[in-house]
Amino acid sequence: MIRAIDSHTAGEPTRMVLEGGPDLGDGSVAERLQRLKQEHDWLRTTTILEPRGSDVLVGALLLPSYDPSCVSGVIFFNNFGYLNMCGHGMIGVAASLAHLGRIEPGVHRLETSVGIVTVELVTPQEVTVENVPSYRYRKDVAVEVEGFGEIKGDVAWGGNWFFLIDDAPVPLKLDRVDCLTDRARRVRDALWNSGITGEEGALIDHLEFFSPPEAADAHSRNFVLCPGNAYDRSPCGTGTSAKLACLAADERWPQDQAWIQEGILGSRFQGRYRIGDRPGEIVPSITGQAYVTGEIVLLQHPEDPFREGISCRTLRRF
Ligand code: PYC
Repeated sequence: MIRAIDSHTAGEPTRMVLEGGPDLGDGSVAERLQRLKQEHDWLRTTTILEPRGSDVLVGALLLPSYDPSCVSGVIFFNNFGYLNMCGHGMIGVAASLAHLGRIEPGVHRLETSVGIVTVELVTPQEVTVENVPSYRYRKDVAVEVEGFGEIKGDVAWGGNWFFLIDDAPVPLKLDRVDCLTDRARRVRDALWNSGITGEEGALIDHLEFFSPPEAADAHSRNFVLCPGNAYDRSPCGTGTSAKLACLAADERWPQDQAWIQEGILGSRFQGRYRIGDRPGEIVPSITGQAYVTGEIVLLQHPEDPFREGISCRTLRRF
């Protein structure tokens, strides 16, 4: 039995797992993530994949933090595997913890596999996440995409690795998501095939297109393709962090000033940054709203062939 709280942040869902996960032993969140991945991937597949979940869901496993200053540790995952950080997910976690009465308005620290982030619970729904330090790794990287020619973008870290393309190939509208998804997948595959990576060979697994915003008071609109091929319904917290890192590197946006990022639904995050400790690094903060949508219990009948979700692995049982 898995107990979870469901929420959505700017339209993007998060399932925060409270109970029913495996014993991952001691160590940092990064070490326990490796144990979860290698020995207990069933938790991810059961929680996220159909028939109990969907490709759009992001999971957040709560676990005791290693660092005593943190209220909790969190491991994020989705239909494809494990995420390093997740901005919309962290906003959803904070709103879900508030819903359970586990945190009060104020500032709290949470441990992820890539570092400690702070969340400020402004109201039970409004949360500001101070993300891990972010930076642009490479500017104007050209990649040859079959059928579409050369496409240029920046490679940046915002808690996940992103390829950011300034000119969206088609309008960033909900009725164009099939085309956007297809185009983004082709660019991502081309990056992989050309050996273009993040720092130290890290896989670039998020793709981001930008266009001017629709709302007069916003600064930009985006479409984000996540690993696993679902698009982010929110403006993507780590993606907005990567965007701010590029803007800061180009001196196109000053620190401490609010950047309004619209997502594909028109829902928004407000981003800001301060200069980080290391050259070229910024520390982004992302503000958004999350709403709790359910308190759920997932059941697994021992004879259910899909008790661990529908995947190539479970299909081999037939
Ligand atoms: O908000 O950082 C984010 C995110 C990553 C993948 C889906 N959402």
